[in-house]
Amino acid sequence: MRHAAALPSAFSFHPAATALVIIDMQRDFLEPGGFGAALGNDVSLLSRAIGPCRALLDAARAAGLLVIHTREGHRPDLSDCPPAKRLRAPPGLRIGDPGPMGRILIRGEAGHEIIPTLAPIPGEVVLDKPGKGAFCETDLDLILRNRGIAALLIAGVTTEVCVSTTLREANDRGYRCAAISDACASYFPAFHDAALAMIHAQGGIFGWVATSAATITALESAP
Ligand code: TIU
Repeated sequence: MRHAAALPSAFSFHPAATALVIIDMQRDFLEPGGFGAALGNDVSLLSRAIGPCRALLDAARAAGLLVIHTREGHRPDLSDCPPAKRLRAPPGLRIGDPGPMGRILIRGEAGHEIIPTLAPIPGEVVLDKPGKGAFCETDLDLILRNRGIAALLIAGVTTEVCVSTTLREANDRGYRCAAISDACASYFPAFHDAALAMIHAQGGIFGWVATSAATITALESAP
């Protein structure tokens, strides 16, 4: 077992039964001209998570963890995009509309790809999801159970949207989850802080919160 300093208490995990889940580190969210920017957000607020994500990814690969990269996006014909999701954005800025990096949040378009720094390598799972949570209408639970995964290290963007939704879904399914604080980011720093506080409050109502440094130290420690 490994033990990472965390809130509300140390997060204990066995590397063979732990997956690193990196949520939606896609060009559409992180680069100017994508979906995040189209929603009126300052995308530079998300770039602070890239370095910690990369360090965490390197440590997880070295420790032999299962690595899962998720991407939020839809089929080109939008058949898997709920109209209620699409129509909330103004015309011209909706999912499927043309943008500088291709059609916004459409699979196969440049903006849908994971940023080069965090590009998946062979053997890692790339999970396309139509919703905010990574368990919604995907085979993630099956993939995790097939590998005997019991614990998740969760990083990515945005803290209060896709990271929190996924962590809550995982917690309800019985996975022990740690959000990696500095490897997550939000367009709203106050929401980032509040989302993390909500996870570890009440004795860890949803799970644990650890820094990337503490998690990497645990990953690199002797069993
Ligand atoms: N991945 C994810 O969080 N999707 C979003 O749309 N997030 C926003 O904060 N908009």
